[in-house]
Amino acid sequence: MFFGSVKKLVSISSKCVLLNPLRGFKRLIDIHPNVQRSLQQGDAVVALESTIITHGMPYPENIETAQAVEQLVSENGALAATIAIINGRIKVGLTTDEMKQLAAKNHNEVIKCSRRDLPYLVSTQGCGGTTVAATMIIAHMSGIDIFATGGVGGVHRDGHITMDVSADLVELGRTPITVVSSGIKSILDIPRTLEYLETQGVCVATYGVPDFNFPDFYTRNSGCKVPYNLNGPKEAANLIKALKELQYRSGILIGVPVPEQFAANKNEIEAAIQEAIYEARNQGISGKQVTPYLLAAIAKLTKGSSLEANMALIKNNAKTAAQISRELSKTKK
Ligand code: PSU
Ligand code: MN
Repeated sequence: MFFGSVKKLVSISSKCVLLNPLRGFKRLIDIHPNVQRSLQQGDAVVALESTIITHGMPYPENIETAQAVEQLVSENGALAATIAIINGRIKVGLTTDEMKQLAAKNHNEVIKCSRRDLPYLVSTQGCGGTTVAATMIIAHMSGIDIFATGGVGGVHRDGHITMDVSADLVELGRTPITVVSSGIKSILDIPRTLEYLETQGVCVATYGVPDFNFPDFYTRNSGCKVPYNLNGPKEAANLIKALKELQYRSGILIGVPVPEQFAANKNEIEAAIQEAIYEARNQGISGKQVTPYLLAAIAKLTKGSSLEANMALIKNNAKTAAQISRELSKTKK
């Protein structure tokens, strides 16, 4: 009787090995040879998303930023792996040509690809810029621990009514990746977003902010505090190591404030955000279009200064993620 049930368990587990989901995944994914080599050697690798290229920034600022970000990662001792979907193939590490092609596409040709969109894009050989959520999934399946972006999605300001809550938050609760960002975008409801992250069990920390004030993308202080602060790459790497050793399935969100000289004036940016939200409502913008619409409208209203802040903060986050990744790679050798 007892052995019977053990046998049952054993046969189930061998079936699981046969049906290992990573085997199917490997057939769908093209990991750039340089990325493959760095991962095999335990070297520092930083994943980068591509919705920011396809939907978050206008052309040509998008391609300039994407290339500068990869360069900064490499200057800081890590290898950049920009993730995107091209003709249904999951790409981890893009060639210059692939990146240029993606950046020049208009919104109708390329899908903003979050968790729910990935199977559709694979099945239809489509092209997609991966959001924080989709990039986390792919980075994790490829064996990358750290990912840099601008700002994660969150609970929208009327999200408690519309239920517009970014899939990024749920992903942070179920995928063990560390996301280095400038916090939660000021266009969102930050207190509710932080509550949601707590419910999802996400470890949220500031980086180099002794008073624990979480940044809100365009400015350095959202007025909301988080429980922890990390002083430098070593502390961050230790936290990631602990998460891995605990075999957690949830992730870490690190908030690095936008560099001081690019930070927006709080009142000016808030006025632009409110106007952009008003415009979006009037135009009936909803669902996945909300965030790209607001980012573009705010850039217009601030005469480009919010876009400059966005470019500066993503570069700074990439640099920080590279430094953390380097520290983490030392612990693997
Ligand atoms: N950071 C930026 N610009 C962006 C984004 C992040 O500086 O465009 C993207 C990310 O891909 C993020 C997405 O996952 O916005 C959030 O979209 P939504 O609110 O629809 O979940
Ligand atoms: Mn949404």
